[in-house]
Amino acid sequence: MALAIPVPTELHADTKVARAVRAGLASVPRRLPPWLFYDEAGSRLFDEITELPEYYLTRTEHSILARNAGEILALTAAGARLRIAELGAGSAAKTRLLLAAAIERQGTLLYEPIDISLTALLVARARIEREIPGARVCPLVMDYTNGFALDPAAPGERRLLLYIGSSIGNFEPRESAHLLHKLRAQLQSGDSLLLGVDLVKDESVLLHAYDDAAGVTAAFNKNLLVRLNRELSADFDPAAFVHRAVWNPVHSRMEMHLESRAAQQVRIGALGWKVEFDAGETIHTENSYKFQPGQAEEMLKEAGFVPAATWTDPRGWFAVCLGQAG
Ligand code: AVI
Repeated sequence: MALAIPVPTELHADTKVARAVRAGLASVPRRLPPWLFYDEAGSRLFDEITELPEYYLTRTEHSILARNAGEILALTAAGARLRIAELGAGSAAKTRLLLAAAIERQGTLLYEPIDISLTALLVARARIEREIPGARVCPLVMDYTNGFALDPAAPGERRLLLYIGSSIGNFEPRESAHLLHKLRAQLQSGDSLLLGVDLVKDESVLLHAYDDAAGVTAAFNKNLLVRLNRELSADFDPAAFVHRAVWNPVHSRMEMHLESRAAQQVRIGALGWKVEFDAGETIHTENSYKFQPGQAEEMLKEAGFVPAATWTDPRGWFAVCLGQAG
């Protein structure tokens, strides 16, 4: 028999999610941080997004890595033994490609995925060790946005840290500069950072990438409301909000918003709040910054890296930059 245990409101009200929602929905205009997207359903929807015909980012970065893996590894290892760390649990094809190429060069490889989710790390470890003989996976459970520590690479080894997938684009410029400084501080001379950034391009390509015909990105955006219903006893009706993807040329970013279809009141039980939305009022849920060619190299320089090489695709839509810790 299931036991119903009444949970005092305060317990719900002091989670990281509750704090973020309290601050975000009280601000003008209302906003919610994009990390809220990634519960189990949101992570599954994001995986679906990466396969969409309109979402060129994953495919384009993959093609750049596939074409240049040999050169990337040669520049990074420079004759030493490599170990590869990655921000985010890289179970994806792009990471596997680099791991397999490194194993081809040196026989075996230590791979250190860094993620806040132990489950994601364990899934990545099982999959990679099963599919890539020679890979030894050593997962590190950490919230890298709040600072993290890596053991220095062993003598005779160099570390390649992967921060790919355009994830840096979801941070505000000040935050991404700060994060790159923190990454530099964790690397030793001779180590490298591989950074994947999305480049500015035709507006209609961007708009379709963030508002696909099948509605997967809309479902991803609205899943945030479903999460708040579950975790904060809220009563958002996701159908009462419209997914909006907007290009902001002033800030060079794609924005995602949820727009209230009508005037409505939403209860957030765990906060003891009733939130009033006007018709057309929005919640700003994500920024995805798009960079000019050369800008990522400047960011790397400012963080103390020496930009060593940049690879791009024939259309110039995406760039992968290698920064060396000098
Ligand atoms: C994870 N991040 C790089 C994605 C992006 O493109 O900014 C998240 C995303 N948002 C909408 N579609 C995908």
